[in-house]
Amino acid sequence: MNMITNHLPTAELQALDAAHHMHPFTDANGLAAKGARIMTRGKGVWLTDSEGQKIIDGMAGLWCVNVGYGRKELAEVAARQMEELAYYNTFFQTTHVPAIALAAKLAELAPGDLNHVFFAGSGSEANDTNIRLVRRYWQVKGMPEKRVIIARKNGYHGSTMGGGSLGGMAPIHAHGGMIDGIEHIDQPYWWGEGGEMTEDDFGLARAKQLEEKILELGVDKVAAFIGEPIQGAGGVIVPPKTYWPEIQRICDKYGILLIADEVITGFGRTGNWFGSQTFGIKPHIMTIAKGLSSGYQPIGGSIVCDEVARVVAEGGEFFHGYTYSGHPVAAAVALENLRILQEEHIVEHVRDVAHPYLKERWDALTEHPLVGEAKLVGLMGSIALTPDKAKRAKFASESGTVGFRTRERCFANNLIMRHVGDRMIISPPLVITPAEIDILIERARKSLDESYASLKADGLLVAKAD
Ligand code: PXG
Repeated sequence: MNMITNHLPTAELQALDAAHHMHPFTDANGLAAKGARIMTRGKGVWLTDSEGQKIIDGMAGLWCVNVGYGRKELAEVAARQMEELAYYNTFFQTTHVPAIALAAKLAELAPGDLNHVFFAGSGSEANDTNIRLVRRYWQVKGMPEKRVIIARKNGYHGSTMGGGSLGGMAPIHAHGGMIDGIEHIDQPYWWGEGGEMTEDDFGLARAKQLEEKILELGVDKVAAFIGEPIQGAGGVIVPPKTYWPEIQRICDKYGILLIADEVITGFGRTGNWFGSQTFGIKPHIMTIAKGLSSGYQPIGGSIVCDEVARVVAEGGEFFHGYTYSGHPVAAAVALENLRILQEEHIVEHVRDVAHPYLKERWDALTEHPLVGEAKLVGLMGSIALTPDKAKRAKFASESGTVGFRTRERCFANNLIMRHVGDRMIISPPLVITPAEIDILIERARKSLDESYASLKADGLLVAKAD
C-alpha cells in the first residue's frame, strides 16, 4: 500500500511540500520560506496539526465542513459506494442510484420550482455550467444575442476561466484574463463604500445599478444576473435589507434570469437551508457546492427551475458535462450529509441556538478599540477593523496589512479566523456548541488585543487621509 504518513517530521514534510506542491492562491516563495502548517486530523470543530496543536476551525475548512470533521457515517457510505459501484457516468443515457436519489432530495429541499439538478465537481464548474445554461436558454428561445451576464465587483464565483470572470476580483482577472460577455456593477458594501448615505438608501442605489446596466447594454443583450446572497470570499459583505428586493424587482421587470450563488450560503449557513430563503430571493438557478457534502467529497451543481430546464430540454442535446458529473461516491456522501443535516436538526441548531448565542458575543466585539461594525447572519460573520469607528476609516497602511497581522495572531492562538483586506471573517462548522463559541470568542479577543498592541507599538493605528 502506498502510505502517506503523518510520521515524517514536520520540517521534512514542509520541505517536500515546498519542493513539489503548488498551492492555490498562495505566494509560493513566501510560503516556502515559512513552511505550511500541516493539518493531520479533524473532529467536530477541531483540527490537529503535525505538532499536535489543537486548533478551533472558525472557517469550517474553506466554508464547507458544515457537519464538522470526523463523521464516521460519511466515511462508511463512501466505502460502501466504492465497493458497490465506484464510478459510472451519467452521459449517454445511463444513470445510477446515488445521482438519482441526490437530485430528487435536492429538488425536495430547494425552494419553489427549483426541481432539476445538473451536477459538477465544484462551485467553479457549476458556475461555468450556469454560463452555458443561461446562454443556451436564450438561444433556444430564439434570442441568441441575450448572452451578457451581469455580476458584481468583489463577488466570488470560482477560479476557472468562467467562474473567475463572473467574479469581480481584479487580481484574478489580471492572471489569465476574462471570458467575453461578463459585466460588473458595484457591490452593496455600505461600511466600506456607503459614504454619507444611510444603509437602506445605499442598498437601493447599488441595486439600481443593475437597472442602469441593463438599459445601457440593452435588455435584448442581457441573459442573467448572478450574485451571492452574502458575499463570502469578498469579506462576508451582508447587503443592506433593501438590496435584494430591488434586485429581484429589476430582474422580474426585465425578464432577466437570476442566479443565486449559494456555494457558501447553502445548506444551513445562514440559518435556513438556503441564503435565498433568508433574503427572500427567488432565483431561476442556484449554484451549490461546499456544504452539499460538507467538503467530504468534491461535488457541486446547479439547481434549475422548471422553465429553464424545460426550454433547455426543448433544444435537444445540451453539449455540456463533466466526467464526474453526479459521481456516485460524491453523490452518496452528499446524500448522507443531507440526512445528517436534516435528522440532527442542524439548520435549526444554527437558527435557534448557535446564531443567537454567537450574535450577542460577536456584536460585543465592537467594544474593542480595533473593531468597527460586526455582522453575523446565521454562522457567517465578519468584523471591520478600523482606526476610527465613527468615520468608518480605513488604515493608512496598505489594505490587508492590519488584517494579516490579526490573522497571524489568531493562527498563533490556535484559532482559524481569516482576513479579507482589513475585515476578519468566520464561518465555523454548523455543529459548533455554545461552549466552543466561548472558546472561539476568547481566542478572538486575545488575538485582537495582541494585534492592537503590536499595531500601536509600530505606529500603524493611523487612518488614511480622506
Ligand atoms: N461560488 C462561491 C460563492 C464561492 O464561495 C465558488 C463559487 C467556487 O467553488 P470551488 O468549489 O470551485 O472553489 C466559491 C468558492 C476564500 C475562498 O478565500 C472561497 C472560495 C474558494 C476558495 C477560497 O474565501 N469559495
